[in-house]
Amino acid sequence: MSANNLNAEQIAAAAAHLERAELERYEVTKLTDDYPEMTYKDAFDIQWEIRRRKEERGHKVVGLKMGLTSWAKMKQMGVEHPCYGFLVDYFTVPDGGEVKFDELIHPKIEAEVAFVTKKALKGPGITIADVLAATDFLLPAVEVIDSRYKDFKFDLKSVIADNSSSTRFLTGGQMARVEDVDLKNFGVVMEINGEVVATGAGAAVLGHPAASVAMLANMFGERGEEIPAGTFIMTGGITAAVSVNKGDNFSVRYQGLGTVTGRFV
Ligand code: 0L1
Ligand code: MG
Repeated sequence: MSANNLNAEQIAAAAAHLERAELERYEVTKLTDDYPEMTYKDAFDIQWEIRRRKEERGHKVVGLKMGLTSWAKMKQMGVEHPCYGFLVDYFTVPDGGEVKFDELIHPKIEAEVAFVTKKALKGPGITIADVLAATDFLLPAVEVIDSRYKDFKFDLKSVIADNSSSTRFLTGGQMARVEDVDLKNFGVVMEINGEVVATGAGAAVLGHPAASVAMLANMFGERGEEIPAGTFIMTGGITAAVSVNKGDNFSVRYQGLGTVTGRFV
């Protein structure tokens, strides 16, 4: 990974700036406008500093997510590589629960499959086979993303620093073993207010959702970090991200993994 161009004070200031935008619900311009010289290492350091700030205040990290994992989405957003983010306790919304729209800026929802690990994964060199062997079970998930950047306009470094637009997520449905789900071909149907708005199949996620977990382990490995056993990992959107409004009900059906529902209030 590249070296830093920003110093510790700049990284701390950028993390505070982005976290304030999340907590106080306002848009900012992309971070590379403020720090054009920032590197990928700076971007990840800012994300890890946001994580540290939350943990220091007593929040618990409850999972990880991969983002921008479909080639179509990378092209749509003008970026060239997936990214990752962390999930904390207050991001959790129960299946069938309510997402408070007024706490968010311009939320969108994505249908994802999540892996829960039973063994630690440490890159480099982690493969799909390693991931499948290390997986305890799968769960369906709906991710609510909410970029802090005006009009969702960013570049890859800016979105990494912004915890990859993470904000809320729901999981539930039905757990399954990896051998019981055809991870490349299983289908997903997303409905909002009873109308189908998006469909997809598992292969939309880097060709195979386990490849997303492998990439996460290998990206963590670049920082000398491992993914501990027992980690909940959302692997990236199977469907396009769909904008939602206050009052919307959503329901996502996952072949072999049940249904996740919720409502924006
Ligand atoms: O989870 C995702 O794929 C989103 C990552 C960040 C990009 C975005 O906000 O659209
Ligand atoms: Mg996502």
